[in-house]
Amino acid sequence: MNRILALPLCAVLTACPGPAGDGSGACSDDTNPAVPNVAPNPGFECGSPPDGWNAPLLGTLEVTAGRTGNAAKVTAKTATQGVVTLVSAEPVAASPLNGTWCASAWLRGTAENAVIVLRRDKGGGSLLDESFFQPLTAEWTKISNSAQLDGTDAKLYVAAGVRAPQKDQVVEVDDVQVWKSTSGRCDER
Ligand SMILES: [Ca+2]
Repeated sequence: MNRILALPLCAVLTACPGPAGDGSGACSDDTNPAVPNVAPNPGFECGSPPDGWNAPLLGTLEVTAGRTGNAAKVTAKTATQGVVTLVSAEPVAASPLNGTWCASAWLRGTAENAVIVLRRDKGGGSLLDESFFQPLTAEWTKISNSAQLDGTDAKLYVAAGVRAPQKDQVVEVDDVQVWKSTSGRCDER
């Protein structure tokens, strides 16, 4: 039913470094093919700045040493009360979109609040961000979110970063996962 296109850019344009599937050196994540991770370049091992991700409007995006291999590093260009996130450059999934969608990532940094977003694009410029916030710390911490889709969304994106950073505060992001839950409990990955 839900055909998912998640071809990493590096697989098209260049060779991807490292062995696939070990979660540390691959442009894609094939660790659980029955419940595929559709996040692009989920460990940020390909490209610099990382393939498959767009920088925030109010931040820079680069590659740094990660939890495994590389990670994405976002630095706030200015203080803001809003969110500063990297976002998947392409939809991670497209219509028909229904059921429970799940996202997780590992974050660490210097701003106060971490955020992970499932961005629902209903078409015609209508976006609905399903956001989850938690404290951001200097240690790698997993953050998770889910969204219940009702068939009205045209596209789904994933974003991760911080809320209300000061100028030059930093967040690092690694090991992003996005998947459709068969159980509805996001317990497959
Ligand atoms: Ca990594």
